[in-house]
Amino acid sequence: MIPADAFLEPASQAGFDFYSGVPCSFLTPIIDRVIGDPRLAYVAAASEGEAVAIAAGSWLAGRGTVVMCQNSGLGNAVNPLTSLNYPFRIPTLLIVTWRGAPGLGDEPQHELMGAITTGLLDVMRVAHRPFPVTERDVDAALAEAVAEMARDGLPFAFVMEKGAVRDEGLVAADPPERATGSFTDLRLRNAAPGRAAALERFLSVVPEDACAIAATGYCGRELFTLADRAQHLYQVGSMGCAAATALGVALHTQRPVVAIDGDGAALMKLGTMATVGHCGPSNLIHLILDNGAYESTGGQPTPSANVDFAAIASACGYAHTFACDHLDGFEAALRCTFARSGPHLVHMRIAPGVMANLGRPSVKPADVARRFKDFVRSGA
Ligand SMILES: Cc1ncc(C[n+]2csc(CCOP(=O)(O)OP(=O)(O)O)c2C)c(N)n1
Repeated sequence: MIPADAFLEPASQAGFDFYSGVPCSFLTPIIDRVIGDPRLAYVAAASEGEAVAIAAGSWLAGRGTVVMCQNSGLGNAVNPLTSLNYPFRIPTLLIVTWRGAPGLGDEPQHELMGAITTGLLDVMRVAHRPFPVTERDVDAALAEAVAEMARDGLPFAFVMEKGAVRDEGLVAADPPERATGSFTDLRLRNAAPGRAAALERFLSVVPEDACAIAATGYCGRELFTLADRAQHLYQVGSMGCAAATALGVALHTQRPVVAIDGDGAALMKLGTMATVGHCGPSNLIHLILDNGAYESTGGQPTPSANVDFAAIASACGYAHTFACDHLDGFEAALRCTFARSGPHLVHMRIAPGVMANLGRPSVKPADVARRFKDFVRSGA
């Protein structure tokens, strides 16, 4: 057993200064210490997959990141680990607890995941080793993790058994108080434009210093086809993670950061809106292009018809929300978001339809990530 600082101090010296995650009772001592240490940033995520995406965004903004979770939550993180970190070669240090470890005698819900935890990491090509349990081992463990992550650009996991870190109690700050957000209704309820027309209008008004993360499917493909820019990240996988990744970026840059979501993608990780509202980054702009369908997979209906995304965002603590359904209203909303402090949500109803001559990002994801990172950090 080690005190939390015996890990956190050398981890900090090794460049790990941003933490996100979802608690596990095995993690309590270390999470509580991170939350209580003003030198470390911690974002409490609504799910483990979201924590992985927030960490990915933070890495894209130049931070060294750690994601802490229970091995149950590894299940929630499989999608971004395999379709965000892996193709984009985005490393993060995972601290995964080992509930249900063989011989531990744990609860029944941990039995199977306990038996497959290290195997699951192997299958996902996440290199791992036990969390260090003596102070003497910490430096070597961190050195191994740093070397592996530098070598392949992939996540590395410490698997933490019960009682690895000594409990020292929680010193948590009060959550920030937010004024009630404003809502602007710019809808005309006429025929809505298509996604490509909305993206074209976005491209015509977005400031040059802004960066944008586009959701999986047609959203990123149309953005790429209309204009391939260094400040674009086309999220080819990790459905639902655009806003969480944008949040991770926005927390570490002054630049405007835009998440361009589909309605299906936004609904898949709706909890992220709570995290955005809680963190309150003033430079985050969350666009939802809502065609009521999973258009990229054939146009099957999403459950968005009755969803008031602007009302949800307001209730979660976004500063300004907008609803629009025509290009001039969309442009007016965008201009407000670039001029005022957010976080902002723009719910734009669009008509189904895909642009002619639709392309697919031809730049490799790992190259997209690196040029995006260079862009975010330039002039920082
Ligand atoms: C976790 C996961 N589930 C399903 C898919 C398959 N998929 C790719 S794009 C997409 C539809 C996205 O719908 P939406 O966000 O509404 O955007 P649209 O296609 O309408 O632009 C789906 C279901 C996936 N890539 N990842």
